[in-house]
Amino acid sequence: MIDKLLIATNNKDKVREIRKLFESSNIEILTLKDLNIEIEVEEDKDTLEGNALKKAEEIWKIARIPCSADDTGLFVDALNGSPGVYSSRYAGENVTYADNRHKLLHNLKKVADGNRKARFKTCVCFYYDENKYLFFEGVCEGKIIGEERGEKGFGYDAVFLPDGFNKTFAELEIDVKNRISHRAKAFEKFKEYLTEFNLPE
Ligand code: ITT
Repeated sequence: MIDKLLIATNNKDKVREIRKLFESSNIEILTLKDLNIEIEVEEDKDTLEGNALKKAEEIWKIARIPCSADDTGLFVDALNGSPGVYSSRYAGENVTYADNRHKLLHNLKKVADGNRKARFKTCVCFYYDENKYLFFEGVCEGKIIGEERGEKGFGYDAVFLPDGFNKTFAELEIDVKNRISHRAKAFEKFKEYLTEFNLPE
């Protein structure tokens, strides 16, 4: 089993969630900040897998320790799967989470309640040695509501109602989101795998 894992992301909100997901494990989570690595990997692939692999590989090449990157997207049925892989720049380059949410709500304004199904998908790439990597996926089904609700979470959380709940991800406690979310599901599979995993000699 590995004892350290580098989380290849510049997104502080993700780091907070991932740290919590590994709280009960014996794996020490390191961030790019901990290792003074300053890099912005361009996400120019058209799949979550492509972007997750690109982020993990570029950072492994610098740090040379096992690392994971996740790429996540929100896929809305009524918008033919948009914003999808382009979730972080739905409203344009250098936009805020709020700009993206506003554009999404605007584009769904005329869509009836029964036709607002959506899902978050996370693809985690675990890159542990030169050209050696694996993917883990997690999906969370739900719908996009008509207005923002809640202050917790990040990104599209305030407009996403996960199936089986009357609260958005931004109204639910982080521990609840961390039990049912796309990222939680992907990282649970990953953690399970890591308990059996031995680095090649
Ligand atoms: P890194 O690539 O540095 O990891 P990022 O913010 O670019 O960070 P992604 O490309 O994976 O991350 O995510 C795309 C966007 O999807 C992100 O900017 C958020 O707006 C949104 N997002 C991701 N995970 C989310 C979550 O759990 N809840 C709500 N929105 C989320």
